Amino acid sequence: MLVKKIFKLKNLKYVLLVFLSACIEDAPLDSLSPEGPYARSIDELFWITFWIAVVIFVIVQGALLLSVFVYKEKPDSPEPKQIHGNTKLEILWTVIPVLILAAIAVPTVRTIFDLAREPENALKIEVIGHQWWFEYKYPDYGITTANVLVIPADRPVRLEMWSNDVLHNYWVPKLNGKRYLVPGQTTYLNLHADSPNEFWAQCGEYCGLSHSKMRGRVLSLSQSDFDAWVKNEQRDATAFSTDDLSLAAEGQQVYLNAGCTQCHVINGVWDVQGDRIAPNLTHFANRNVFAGAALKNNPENLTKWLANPAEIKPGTFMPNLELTESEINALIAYLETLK
Ligand code: HEC
Ligand SMILES: [Cu+2]
Repeated sequence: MLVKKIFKLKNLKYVLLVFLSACIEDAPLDSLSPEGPYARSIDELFWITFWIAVVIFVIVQGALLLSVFVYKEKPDSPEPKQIHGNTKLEILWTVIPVLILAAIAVPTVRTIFDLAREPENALKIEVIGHQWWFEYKYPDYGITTANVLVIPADRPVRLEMWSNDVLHNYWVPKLNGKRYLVPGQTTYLNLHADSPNEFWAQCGEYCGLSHSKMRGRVLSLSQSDFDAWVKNEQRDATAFSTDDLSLAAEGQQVYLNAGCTQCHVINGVWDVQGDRIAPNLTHFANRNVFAGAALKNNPENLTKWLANPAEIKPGTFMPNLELTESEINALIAYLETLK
């Protein structure tokens, strides 16, 4: 029997492993440790519902165990009283669940409306889903960035979201629930972080080969740090002159000649502005992760990425450009200047 098999001693460790996963301390995608008012209101609703379910579970299972052990059939016991067709009982056990569900519906509906309401004084940010990374635009500031969503702490943020290709889903478990990103349709999600911190995001809808590597970070900053970040993001990158002999300047030449500009934008370096299909790299070096937050931003990972992007993210639209080792080194030196 399956149950017997599972509880065989040598299999027990796998069962225990499942329980152990609940003990993990550093769980950045844990939806049970809210760090902002939206996530907290969902958490409160969860616990109300959970405890109601616990009470029902105890009553139902208690009654079950009672009948199994205390009222079990004995050799000479008479046939028990039959209650099939008892209208009073049937009404009772229909009405009780209806009342319980109605009671749960009150805080649920209230929370749904609270979460959907556009907050006052919210900062508007556009979130655009791409296979397999998130793009962020700040219409009030003229900023375009990717992967790391920077927000002011203790101020509500209103995300206006859509997708560039297929269905995606934006989820920052510690700040709010999930919301779909739909091609050709705008959806909205509010975020609000209590204090300066870093949070993890994950695409919550299977969206193709590298869906599991479509992650993100949310960085909440104090108002003054946020203002400084905005100011810096609004700056163009400084272009190296062609007679500069540094490795970074050489990297800029590789960048301009190897076809990177077809897909990427670096403000101030390439004069054709506008949307591209790839992350804006103007301030790439200030982001601690890249490629949909699948990788930490360091020279080692960049080397791997530039050598063969699809090895890290299968299906990625960034091609293998057959770069030589020295071209890659120059490109990395250049990318590191993009602060
Ligand atoms: C055909 C389009 C295309 C070309 C050409 C291209 N890239 Fe990309 N690049 C992409 C796409 C798409 C991504 C995002 C991939 C992902 O995260 O899934 C990307 C991601 C990156 C990233 C990570 C950015 C981030 O913030 O996540 C870097 C760095 C990068 N490319 C550098 C380059 C360089 C340097 C070149 C030229 C040698 C280049 N790319 C050429 C499409 C392109
Ligand atoms: Cu996705």
